Amino acid sequence: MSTVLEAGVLPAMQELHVSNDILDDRAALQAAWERDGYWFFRNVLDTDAVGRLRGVFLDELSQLGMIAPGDPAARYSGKNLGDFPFRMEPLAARKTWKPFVAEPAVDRFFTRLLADEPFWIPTVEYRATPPVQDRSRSRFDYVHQDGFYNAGIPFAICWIPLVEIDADVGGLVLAEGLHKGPYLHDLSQPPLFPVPDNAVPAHAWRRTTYRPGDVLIMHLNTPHTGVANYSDRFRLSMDIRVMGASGDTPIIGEITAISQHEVAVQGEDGRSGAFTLDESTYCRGIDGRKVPLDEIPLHFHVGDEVILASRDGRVTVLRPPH
Ligand SMILES: O=C(O)CCC(=O)C(=O)O
Ligand SMILES: [Fe+2]
Repeated sequence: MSTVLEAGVLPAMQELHVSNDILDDRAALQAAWERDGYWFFRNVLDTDAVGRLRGVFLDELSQLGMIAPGDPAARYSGKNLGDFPFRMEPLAARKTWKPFVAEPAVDRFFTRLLADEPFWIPTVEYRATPPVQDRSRSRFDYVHQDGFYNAGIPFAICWIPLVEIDADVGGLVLAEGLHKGPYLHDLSQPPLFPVPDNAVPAHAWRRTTYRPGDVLIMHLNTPHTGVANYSDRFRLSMDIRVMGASGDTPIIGEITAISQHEVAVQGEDGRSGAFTLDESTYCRGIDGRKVPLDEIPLHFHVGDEVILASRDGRVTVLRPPH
C-alpha cells in the first residue's frame, strides 16, 4: 500500500470544504469549525491588499537576485541559495504583517468573521519557499499541530497564499477533523516530539489549489504540513495567528525582569505584571524546544520581545514571537 509519505509523491486527496456560504451564519461556522477544524474561504481578502503584500515579497526576492525584477510569477532564477534568508528575515524585521492586517478591507473581513475585533499574535512566518532539488524525500515537510508548541494561547492560524499555489507548488495540506483528539506528537521523543508517520489516516488529508484572496484558518490543533515545492516558482505565503480581542488574549510585550522562578513583562497594550514560572510552564526557545526552568534566564533576557500567556498568576506559555 502506498502511504502519503512515499518519496516525491503527493497522493490524490479530497478538496478542502469552502465556507463562503456560511460566512455570516455563526451557528454553521461554529459547527464547521467543530467538525473540520478549519475554515477555508475563497476570494475574501481584498486582492489589492494581498497584491501589496506580495509586492513586498517580490521586491525582496528580486533584490536578492532570486527572481527577475517585477516577475509576478516569482519564477526562480536559479541563483545559489546558500545565503538565501529562508525565513525572509528582512520582512520579519520590518514587521511587514502590520500594514497588511491594518488594511481596512482585511480588518473588515476578520472583524466580520470573528464577530469581534481581531487580536493579532505576532507569530508570523513569511514563506518564500524555493523549488526543492531533492526529490528523494516525502513531499510532506513536517507534520505538526501548532497547539502542541503553543499550549495556553487559543489562537487560530491564518494561512494566506500570495500567489496561485497548485499541487506542483505544494502549499499546505491538513488533516480534517483531527483537531479534537489528543496531540499526535510523540511524547517519548524529546525535544521535538515528532508526529509518527502513521498517526494521520491517509483519508483525512485535504488540500486545494490556493489563490490570492483566499484564506485558510485552522484550529491550533489541526495537524498540517507544508508540501515540498516541485514547480519552477517560489511559493509565497504568510501565516499569522489571530483571536478575538475580547477573548483570553496573551500579553505581547517586553521582559522587564526574569529569573528561573518569575518573569515580569510590560505589554504593548499597557497590561503588565509579574508571573510565576513552574514545571507546567511551556517555555519555548527559538528552535521550538522546551527550555528547562533553570535555563530560562539563559534564553530570555530583559528587553526581549515575548508572548506570555498565564493562568492564575502562573505562566502557561512564554515564547519569543518566532
Ligand atoms: O506554509 C507552510 O509551509 C506551513 C505553514 C504552517 O505550519 C502554519 O501556518 O502553521
Ligand atoms: Fe503550523
